Amino acid sequence: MKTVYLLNGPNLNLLGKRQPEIYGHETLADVVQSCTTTASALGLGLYAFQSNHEGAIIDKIHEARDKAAGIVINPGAFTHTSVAILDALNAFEGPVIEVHISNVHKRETFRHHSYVSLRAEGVIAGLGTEGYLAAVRRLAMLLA
Ligand code: CA2
Repeated sequence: MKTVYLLNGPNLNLLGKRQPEIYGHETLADVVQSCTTTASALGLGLYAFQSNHEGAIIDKIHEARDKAAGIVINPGAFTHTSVAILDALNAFEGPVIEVHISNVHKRETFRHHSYVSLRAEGVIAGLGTEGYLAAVRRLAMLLA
């Protein structure tokens, strides 16, 4: 069975606990559960990881080179700053879908640029936590 990695960056451990007007009421555990169910229905395994540390996310992307067929990633604020995460994703061979819960293009201009988008097959923004499910479905299509 192919496995997809669901990676979340800094502060996303607070999902559902703060700023629900921007990020909604679902917790990260809720998101992981619904993505696991969706992946399973599509014949995929799912491994989820969240970290507030850039290097830990990079290590997980390296691990994914051997263990994952595809990656769904919400890099959080590292989206807008991290050439290192882009470089790590460029060393991963499978499809990558970038997810943002909020519509970053409706927010501050510093959120409009993403290093990760230079690598991603697809970018989802502003669909709330449903965006993660859309990303898992898209990966299933790309991996079929
Ligand atoms: O919209 C997104 O998913 C973001 O990736 C979220 C990042 C932000 O820096 C990006 O520009 C867009 C921030 C994640 C913070 O998550 C929180 C969740 C709940 C409460 C507080 C923060």
